[in-house]
Amino acid sequence: MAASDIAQRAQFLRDQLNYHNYRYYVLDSPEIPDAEYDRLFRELLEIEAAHPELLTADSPTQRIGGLPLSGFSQVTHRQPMLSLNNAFDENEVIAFDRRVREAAGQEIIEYEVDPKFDGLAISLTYENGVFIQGATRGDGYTGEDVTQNLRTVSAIPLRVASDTPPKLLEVRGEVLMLHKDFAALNAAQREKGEKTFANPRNAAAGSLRQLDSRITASRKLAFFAYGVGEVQGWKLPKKFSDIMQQLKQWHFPVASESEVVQGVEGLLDYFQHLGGKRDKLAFDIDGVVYKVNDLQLQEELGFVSRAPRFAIAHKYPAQEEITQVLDIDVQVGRTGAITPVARLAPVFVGGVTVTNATLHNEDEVRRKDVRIGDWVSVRRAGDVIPEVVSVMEDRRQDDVREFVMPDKCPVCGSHVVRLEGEAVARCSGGLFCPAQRKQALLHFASRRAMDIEGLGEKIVDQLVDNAIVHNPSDLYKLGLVKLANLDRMAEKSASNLLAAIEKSRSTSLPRFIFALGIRNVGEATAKDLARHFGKLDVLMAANEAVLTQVTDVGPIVAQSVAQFFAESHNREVIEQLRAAGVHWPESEPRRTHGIGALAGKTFVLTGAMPNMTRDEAKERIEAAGGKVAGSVSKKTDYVVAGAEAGSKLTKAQELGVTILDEDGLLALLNPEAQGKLEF
Ligand code: 5U1
Repeated sequence: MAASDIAQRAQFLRDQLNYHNYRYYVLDSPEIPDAEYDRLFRELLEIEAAHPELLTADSPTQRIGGLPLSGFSQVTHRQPMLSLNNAFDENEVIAFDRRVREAAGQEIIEYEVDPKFDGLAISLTYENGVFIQGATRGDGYTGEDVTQNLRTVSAIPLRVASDTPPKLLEVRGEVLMLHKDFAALNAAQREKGEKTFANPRNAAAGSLRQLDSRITASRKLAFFAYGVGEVQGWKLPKKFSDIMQQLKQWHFPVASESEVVQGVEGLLDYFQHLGGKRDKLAFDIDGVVYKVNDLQLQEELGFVSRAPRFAIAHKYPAQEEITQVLDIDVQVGRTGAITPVARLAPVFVGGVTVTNATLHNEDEVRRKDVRIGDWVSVRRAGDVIPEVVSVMEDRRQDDVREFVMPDKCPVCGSHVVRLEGEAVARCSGGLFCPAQRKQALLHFASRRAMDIEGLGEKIVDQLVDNAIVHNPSDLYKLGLVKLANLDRMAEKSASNLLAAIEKSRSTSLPRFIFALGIRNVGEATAKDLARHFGKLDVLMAANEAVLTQVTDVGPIVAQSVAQFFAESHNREVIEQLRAAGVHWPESEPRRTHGIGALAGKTFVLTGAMPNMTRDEAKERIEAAGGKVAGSVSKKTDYVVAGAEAGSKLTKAQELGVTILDEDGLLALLNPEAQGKLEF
């Protein structure tokens, strides 16, 4: 090949690889198989090896990391990377908006709002469209040169996607680690016997500040842009949101949660709305950022000391705090699992006061080396059980004590056994153990199982401790007098509880299967089993081989289910429940699995439909064999969008996912119209 052809081919490969990298890492929507990407990559590597003069700064081959550095050099930011003032409550946001309105002489202000990522702020410099330098924030004026490491972050463009890029462009944003990548990294570190990270932020920081960029390359870091610094050779638009739009077009990842809102009400609604989704996001956020959208007004408002007057961070309650371990004891779960629990000095974290945190199992106590008396960092995110993340070793005193795993169940005195290869120790008492019985009853009554409202822990404790209830079928024998005699049980609550128990007699097969508390059978598996077998007796008769034919049921679940129904005690309880009038509609068993009008299809629901609630839609989709997921990805088959559909609709449009309205969904659900239902 002629030299010019080789150079042309190298350019073609670079463009192709950069484009497919963008499709994969930024849009989450690859166009070519991994093998094809690898082939193009290898071809470019070969060309560059034979013709080193063709190697360019924006070559995707530079993403794999290079030789270790002896240290990071310092970089002075062309424009300082300032910090933001914080608002910790609504009043501070209202005051911020008032100040802006007064300064602007306007009644209502337009804001651009986005998540406040809990990662590391960085600045990326592009000269004539090519990424030439990346630096940490440092003290805001001078940071560390981490260019080598940032090149390995796949979501960071090595070249601005434009034929007429700005002469100079500083992009500001945050490097972070997604929850799934954090979990995988810690699992791998544990496997190798290496240090684990306390949270995704530390993992991202530890990965970015590696002198050996090959280590950074092996960690999956994400990046989101949230603004620009110095810009030359591009006329800024009038609105900040248009800068973000342009960054997106230049292939920088921008959070899909960013929005433009009007006035303080818009700000507070956004805060509420995103707060509700905080636990479902793929990454940690610690608040939201509000920015005046009019760039001219931004300039007029200017800065006070080191923070802009035109922007503010509205913080969510911290999800991690430090407190002291007062004691470590154990809790006995529904399946007899003995879980060490740290009793803590009360601490306000994740929006509630926390006094207990799980330590998962004995190995975890040893691995984290948590001792009684230690100061620890505790994390609580949303509804997740609080956990001890790490020990503040520098605060350890001489009088701390080690935890000793009991060899007898603290509730029933049965032996505690830990099978070889299992991390969990269990009480061997089975349903003889009141703790297991109580948990089994609470699970049976829980909202997604039999939904017996009002049957809480305090009542279950008394029912079991006073030998009134031994197994779930006894609940259906309770009378008003017995219930009203319980501590702190008024007659009105007793009759409400009786009504709830009565109502639960009429249930569905998936709920009933889930309520049985079979090990490894969660709500989704219970639905799969019910759909597959149609009738409880058919399920009870299934052996392991038959069970593994059910969608998503593997050998472990199959074994749990078969063992559960093989136990005569369990069969008796089921009979007693049926005799007590617990019933559900049944259907014919499937002839084959994986059928149903919507089998194998994944849906995402967003916005309000005119006639159907989301729960109804979910039930009907699942009844037809479909799955309902919480977020849109390339695996989504349909997005059902109602009124005021938000970012999920936008994502679906970006990914080219089929979008349906309520009528479209009904058409799919109607088996006659589709002619696909094969029961
Ligand atoms: N999401 C986001 N984070 N963050 C941090 N936006 C944002 N903007 C910032 C900072 C420091 O600063 C500009 C308002 C100047």
